[in-house]
Amino acid sequence: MEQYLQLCRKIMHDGTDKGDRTGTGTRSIFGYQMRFTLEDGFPLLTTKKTAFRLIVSELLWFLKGDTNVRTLIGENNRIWDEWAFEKWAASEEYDGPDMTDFGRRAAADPEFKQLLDEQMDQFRARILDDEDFAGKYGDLGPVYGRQWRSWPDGKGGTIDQIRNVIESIRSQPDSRRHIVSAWNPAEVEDMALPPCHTLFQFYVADGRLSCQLYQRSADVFLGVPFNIASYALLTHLIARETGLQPGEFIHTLGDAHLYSNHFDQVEEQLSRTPRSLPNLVIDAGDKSIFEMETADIRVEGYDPHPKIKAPIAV
Ligand code: DHF
Ligand code: TMP
Repeated sequence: MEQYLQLCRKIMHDGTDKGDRTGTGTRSIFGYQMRFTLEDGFPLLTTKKTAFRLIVSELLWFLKGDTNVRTLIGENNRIWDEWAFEKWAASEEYDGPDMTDFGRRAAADPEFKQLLDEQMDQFRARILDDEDFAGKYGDLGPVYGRQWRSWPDGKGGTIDQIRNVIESIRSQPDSRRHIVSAWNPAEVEDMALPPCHTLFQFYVADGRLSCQLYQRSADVFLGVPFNIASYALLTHLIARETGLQPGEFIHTLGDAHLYSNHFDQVEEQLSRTPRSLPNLVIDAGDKSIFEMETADIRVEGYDPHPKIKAPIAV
């Protein structure tokens, strides 16, 4: 994972300070590539404790075609809540304290942060208790799960890109068309957050399956550790499904940024020495990737440095 630390160093030293949509401010570079050989171990960061369980539950949620945070909250996974809450807090029906610009305000004001936490807790409880409410406010719009499994084909039907790519890897491994795209320009406007991991491609050689991701926008401290592990896991899962060995995960980044309120955390991380990588264990019997559950997948031998907290830009 030295490559990840190198990316952090490069942004800190060579990056340009810029404003951004969230009003936080970032330092960024444009265009960067990392390569992870999956045989060398599972690429989960060891320089800070990273919640692998959340990564598995999010990926399986995508693979099932789900776009509602209710499923994630049910698994105690809160990583998408802010983007559902945003819609609720801006709705006519919401009558709690004003939550305009809540992400930025919470990062700056501990008192407001506490108010937000209370509202978010109430929101989560209601999502779990009230199915109609969850249907209306838990859904993030036509995000990853929708585009991966049921991209509208414009003729009244849908396209299952994941099933198709598995089939094409099996039947025509040499094909140069093993592509899945989450970026659907016709629907980007309806999404709670336009896809950050926008497009990926598989490649088969010597019995090994490799995957390359194009990520248009990369929050290098909070998002990228999740994204690396998620796509490494996806490569393992698709390899298992197609009878291949996992090869490389190649991670190509567009706007690779560090938020200005993550700089201290990054320095702390850069002062730590990486440890040996864990191993991935998939204990799913003959379940397909569409049937797996979070408990079927784990890492062994993971001995990271402690967690480092950082506020997320909404
Ligand atoms: N917005 C921004 N600004 N950055 C992101 O990385 C991001 N990621 C999204 C949605 N919107 C985003 C989905 N993925 C966390 C990690 C990934 C993620 C969302 C949130 C996160 O908060 N990670 C923390 C806490 C995890 C935990 O609860 O243990 C971390 O320290 O890794
Ligand atoms: P943007 O839509 O303005 O680019 O904001 C999205 C932010 O979320 C940006 O900081 C990148 C970050 N992000 C990731 O890094 N990885 C992810 O998987 C997701 C969903 C978001």
